[in-house]
Amino acid sequence: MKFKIFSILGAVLCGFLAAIATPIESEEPNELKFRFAPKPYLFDPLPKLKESSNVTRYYHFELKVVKLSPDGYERPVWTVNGQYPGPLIQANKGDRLVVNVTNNCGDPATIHWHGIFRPGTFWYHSHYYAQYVDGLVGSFIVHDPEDPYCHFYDEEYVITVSDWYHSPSGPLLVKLLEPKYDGKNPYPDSSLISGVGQYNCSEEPGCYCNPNVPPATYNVQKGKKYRFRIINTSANAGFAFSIDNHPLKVIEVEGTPVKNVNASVVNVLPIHIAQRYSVIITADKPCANYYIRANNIQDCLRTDNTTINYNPDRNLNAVGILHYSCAGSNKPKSTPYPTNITDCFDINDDVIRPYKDSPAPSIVTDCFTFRVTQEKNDDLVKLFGINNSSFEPAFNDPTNKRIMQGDDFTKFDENQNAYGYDNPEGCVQITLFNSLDGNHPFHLHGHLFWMIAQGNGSHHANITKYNLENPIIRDTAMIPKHGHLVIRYIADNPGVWAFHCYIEWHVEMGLVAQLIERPSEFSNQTLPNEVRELCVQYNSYEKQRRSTALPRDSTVNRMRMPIFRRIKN
Ligand SMILES: [Cu+2]
Repeated sequence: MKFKIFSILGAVLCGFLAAIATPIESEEPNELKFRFAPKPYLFDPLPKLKESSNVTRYYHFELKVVKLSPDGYERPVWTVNGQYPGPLIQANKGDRLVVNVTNNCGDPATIHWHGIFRPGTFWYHSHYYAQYVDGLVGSFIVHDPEDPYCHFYDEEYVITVSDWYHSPSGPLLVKLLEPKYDGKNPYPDSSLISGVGQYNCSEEPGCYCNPNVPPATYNVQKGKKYRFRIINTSANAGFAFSIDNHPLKVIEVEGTPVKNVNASVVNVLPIHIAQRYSVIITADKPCANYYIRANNIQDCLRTDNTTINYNPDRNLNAVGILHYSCAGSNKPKSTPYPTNITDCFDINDDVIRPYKDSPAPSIVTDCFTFRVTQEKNDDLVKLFGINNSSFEPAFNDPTNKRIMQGDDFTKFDENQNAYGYDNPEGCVQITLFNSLDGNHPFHLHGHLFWMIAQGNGSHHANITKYNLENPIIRDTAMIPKHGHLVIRYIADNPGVWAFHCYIEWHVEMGLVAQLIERPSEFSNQTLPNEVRELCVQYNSYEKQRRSTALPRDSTVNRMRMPIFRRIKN
């Protein structure tokens, strides 16, 4: 991929692709007619790319807030080109992509190109506050002519699964970060498959709500094979994904093709936030309609009756339909596979060995131990931390810029959670311990990693062995409650990379580390002028924001955690 972008959280704001725009006029609040999302492209097979590799593909994104009703309930949605989910980006390995973004959202935005280091199933989304939770997400598929499975299916589809909230994220964040709140994640209002869901409108009398949104429907022809690329774009939810009567053959995990073994066929697939899997299904069952199910894994939500927006009666299990073209339009009569997925864990990694044997490096040059911590700050705001330090983005002094001007990351404020390594031949190992009662899907920007250990126990003594032989290579993995996760990667991408929990609410509560990779080389580079100009624009936006109340100004004051004794490794 020649495509290169520097985008990472708010911490390095200068890397933003999307510019700051002036606020748009909000629409009339009393508009009476419903406006539904346009039919998502996701229900059509992926169009075949006309040109083969090494071409430049142009995309035009207009970021704008429009009223949509993904689950029937109308709300403002942060969109790309008015669509939720955003438009599909497709390319072949070796192509160059040019994405022109015009930001008419009324607030700043970023686009993060998640995991884009090799061909496969990816997604893009805003990484500015919790903006992606408000809809700013889309799928991003890179094809490889040498994909070992590309001749094993006739057509391919994208499916996204997501939790969904009727309130924009701004007010939810204000509640989440209120003093004395216990930090539990806001409870979703519904779950969506490919941007579509069904809400029980009787819960919101008097609101603009359509109880009859047609379920996400995927058409198949009997006898054909289909690749489904499944992406979890949630803020908080993990899903048990299945298609009644149709086993799922897992062939890709986040860009890594998976070995063709019997074990890789599952009936129910757990998929956590930001994770992606490709599966092949064979449409060889009797002509009928079958339910596609994204069942909320309750254990991932970690909520109770004090939780923001809590309502245990809400249906958070989404259904779609697999429609055989030889069948009528009757409601499916299919029944779900029995499932024992009750815990918020990743799929057993024995099932997902890389197609090509890819042993993890045996020699480590840089070792870090991160402990997930949670404490209240001086204002009694519950925050998460890495080694007792809650991350706070330095919007006006981004890390990329600081490293480029030669600042020493070891002297950064503690709340920057900056960890660095400078060995050009290096292999980094990160050990994550979680002694808390919740699960955290962690994602590393800038790299794929070998996942060499994952399991119960939050102390070194609990890690009995590393799997170096042929571990899965991915970019997002769960650290279980009271558990551990150990990853390795090669330091071959100088830059500033975030390593963070993907529960968006936890990002906002500071569960983020910055990895400063090979700063002595990185510091020789200069920030492009266009990027520098974004910093200037952002600063003037910030000034304006402080003097006027712009839309969605959450006025969240992120307070640093008190300094606790740091845990010695
Ligand atoms: Cu988390």
